[in-house]
Amino acid sequence: MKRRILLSSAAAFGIALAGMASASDLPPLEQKDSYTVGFAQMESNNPWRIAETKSFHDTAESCGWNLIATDAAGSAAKQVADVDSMIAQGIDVLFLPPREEKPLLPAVMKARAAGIPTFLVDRSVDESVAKPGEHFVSFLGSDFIDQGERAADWLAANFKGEKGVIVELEGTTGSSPANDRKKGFDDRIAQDDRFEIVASQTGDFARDLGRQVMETLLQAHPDVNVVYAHNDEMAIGAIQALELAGRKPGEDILVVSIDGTRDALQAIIDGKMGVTVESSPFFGPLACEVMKRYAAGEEIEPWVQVKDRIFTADNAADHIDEAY
Ligand code: GZL
Repeated sequence: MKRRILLSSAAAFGIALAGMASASDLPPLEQKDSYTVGFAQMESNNPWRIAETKSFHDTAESCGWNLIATDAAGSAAKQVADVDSMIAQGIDVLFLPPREEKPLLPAVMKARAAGIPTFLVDRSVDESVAKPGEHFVSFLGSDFIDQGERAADWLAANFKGEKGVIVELEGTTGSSPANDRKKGFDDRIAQDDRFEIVASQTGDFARDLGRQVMETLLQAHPDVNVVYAHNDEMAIGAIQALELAGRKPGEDILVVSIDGTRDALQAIIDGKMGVTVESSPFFGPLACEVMKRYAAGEEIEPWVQVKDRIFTADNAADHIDEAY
């Protein structure tokens, strides 16, 4: 979970400097024309994952990468084994989207012990154990707490009823986006006494499991009138379940989500989804830029934060052509 601590500016400046990744703390990366780069993807079971992997392949040639990309098919243990294999193959640098915060800690520690600089992309690990600037160079990714808060803010501003009965579809258990999107949304919505979260269950960021979980929760909570999904794939699955049950998503139930996939933007245009907070998968160019800054000896901030837009009925049609 990424912690945001509100400090005085001087203290924050001091901590920021202390946390900045300097070459002495971390494995170095020499400047050269080409690098053997490891990208250990966790799975390829949704458009977001496929878009992220494509972004790394599309960046490889322009960034001088001899890219070794693996796919752990949804297994944290296999993702760790894939990193082991990359270390044995002698990669220069590792880009890792850790599927879950704790099970991927060994991969981070082994890469560091092998003298390989690691950049965490799109998800982080348990940073109370492995720290940016010490065990890995930096986390490149969104503020998931902020994404949850923005989803809650949109709901509070657009809910028209007296009482909001919320079902929450959580992402992969133990993953940083699931942990933080839950924290951001739940803490923010708790401030508005119109709302109650009556059920919260993982759909593992997957469309079909999201549909199945929504079917089950709909039986238990027929009065539900809000669905908050930690990603669009589960939201689309929930919409399928709701329509099969004769509900009218966008009319008698609000659907609130995160990512910004093409199917989600289409659902917004069709009036079935209210909002999706962007969580961009296009990490390739940013990974190249930050890696080169590090190789040039620059101090890298512990969190290279990706800024996210928000898509609603006001702008979904303007952005669907660029969506994945
Ligand atoms: C977010 C990423 C999440 C997406 C999901 O950075 O980790 O994983 O929001 C994806 O769609 O499965």
